[in-house]
Amino acid sequence: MSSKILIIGACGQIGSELTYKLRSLYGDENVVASDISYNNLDIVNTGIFEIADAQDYASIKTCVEKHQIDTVYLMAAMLSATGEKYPMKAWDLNMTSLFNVLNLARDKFIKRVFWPSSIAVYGSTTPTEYTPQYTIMEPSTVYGITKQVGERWCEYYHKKYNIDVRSIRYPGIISWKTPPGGGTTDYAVEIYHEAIKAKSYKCFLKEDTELPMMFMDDAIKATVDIMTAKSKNVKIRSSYNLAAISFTPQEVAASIKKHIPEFKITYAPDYRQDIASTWPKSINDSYAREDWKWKHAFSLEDITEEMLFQLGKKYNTISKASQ
Ligand code: VAH
Repeated sequence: MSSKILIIGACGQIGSELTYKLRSLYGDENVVASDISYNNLDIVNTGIFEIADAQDYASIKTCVEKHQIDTVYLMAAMLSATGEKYPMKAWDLNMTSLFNVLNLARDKFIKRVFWPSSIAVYGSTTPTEYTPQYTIMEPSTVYGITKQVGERWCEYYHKKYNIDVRSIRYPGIISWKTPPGGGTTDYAVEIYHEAIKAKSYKCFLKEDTELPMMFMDDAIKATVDIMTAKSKNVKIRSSYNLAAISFTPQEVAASIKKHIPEFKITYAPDYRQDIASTWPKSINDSYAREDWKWKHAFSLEDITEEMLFQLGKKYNTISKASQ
């Protein structure tokens, strides 16, 4: 019998593309998208959709029982930049939602959980180059703290209650379909939009700030790969390091200039530079590559080509419609 899947936070940057993918893999009738509001009408109107509050146990439990869910992807969270503006809201959302889902699994209402962690679990005392799976972990953002603590709880629930919870530490993710919200790596999405719209971009990070990054298609593939792997091959139940490429704002600007020679970038670092400066430059994801055969596909050049092509079409359609 096919999995019955609930995606919490289905209107978000990753949640929306995960919804499309899981619908195509398991059938629309087996995937329930949910979010706290109807803020992605394409997701709402193209499959089963429920309003659910990730922080409200009863709200999630009602959804699980109504649709006989056995697998939950918890994609709702407050990211790093917004989390520094609203620390207690970030803690409440990111932790309460995780406990709600883990406790539904503990109490046998669901069988499997996917929960996203992040390279934000690392801090300024972590080795920055090719950061290993096991190393110093002193995050200095609320978001990073919630991910570090969340990983410990995932491993605890796996060991104590035998919960099949699986997790990966996403790097910065680049996509064109749904805008990101409140992340420090969002510059790597904004720059492509501005390259098309204005042929210029004012970057909120310094030009040489190298960060681990990944195209959305790779991130979705990794999510499906870990969730379809044999349980015995998912040996790490806190969270796996996951990597694809790393680049600086200067490097992504140079990649764009190969397609838009007149593109100009300027730099005006803000509070998000203080966050980015505490994160690794590159990640060693050898355990994911060993345990469940992860491998990425998109290079920076591939990403730039796809982002400019898709956003070029999107803005061209918008401009034609407005004429
Ligand atoms: C953020 N996009 O910027 C997220 C991500 C590694 C960063 O977790 O907060």
